[in-house]
Amino acid sequence: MAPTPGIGMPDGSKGIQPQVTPIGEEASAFHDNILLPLCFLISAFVLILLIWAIFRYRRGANPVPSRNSHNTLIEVIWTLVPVLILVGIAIPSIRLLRHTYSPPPADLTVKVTGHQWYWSYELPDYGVQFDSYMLKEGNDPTRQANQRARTDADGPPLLAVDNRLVIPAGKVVKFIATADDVIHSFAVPAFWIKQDANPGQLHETWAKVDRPGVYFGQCSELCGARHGFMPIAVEVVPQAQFEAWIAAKGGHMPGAKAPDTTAASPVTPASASAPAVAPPAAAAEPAGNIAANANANVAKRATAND
Ligand SMILES: [Cu+2]
Repeated sequence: MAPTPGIGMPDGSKGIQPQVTPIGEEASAFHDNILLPLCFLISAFVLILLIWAIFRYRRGANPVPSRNSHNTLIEVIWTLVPVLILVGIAIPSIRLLRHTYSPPPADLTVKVTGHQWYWSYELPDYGVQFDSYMLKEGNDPTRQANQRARTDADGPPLLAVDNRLVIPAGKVVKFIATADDVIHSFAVPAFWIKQDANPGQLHETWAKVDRPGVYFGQCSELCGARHGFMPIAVEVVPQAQFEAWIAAKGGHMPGAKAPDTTAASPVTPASASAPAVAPPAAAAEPAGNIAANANANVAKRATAND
């Protein structure tokens, strides 16, 4: 799938990337409709007040300074109004946090592991695991002969990867982030996801994307020399296409039998060396039976002695 310009990637415009998850929509609406106007109003109010005070109470216009030291009404107002503003911000803010940290039941789980300097993805229920590297430009002298060069269908420079993570549209995806060397951060701006990936820890985040497309992100924790060159690309596709991708990756549907390649390998050697394998297996397996027989023998001996 070719990425859509301006969707799931930076396009030079100001503001937040168009959001494609419920949490992202809620958070960006909160930012755009409540926080930004409030910031603007407060800044404008303080600026006007400042300018008014500078002119109104300048020394030239007030040769005899005022001796006022308190005004109870104004003090109550300038304490109460900021408190009310903060409470007004806290209510939608805490609601957003609650939505973020109480996701609906997950339809599938993706384990994301950060490495210096690439990502690897695992879909444990589907038997799929792979690495994802940034695609270098065709004229990059550090590109190896066996490395494919980036094309525009892959995505923008520094964001396109060789193996995208593919997830189904409209499904709740649980991401479990970790790292195997230093701290990385799994961040996809269009999903409103930024989750630290720490070695030895599992951190959880989630996304539900209804709109098929390609969405890009970057490692967002300074993790070493090539920190800027371990992008993230997530492709959201309809369920049927997702299943085809799983099959192409050698995976299987959850609960289904493992594909022939892995199913065949244990069977073939076993049947080939069946005579050699069978006796030890038969001898080793019924450990419980051996104990039971021993007990029976003891009992038999006991009765014989009587
Ligand atoms: Cu990193």
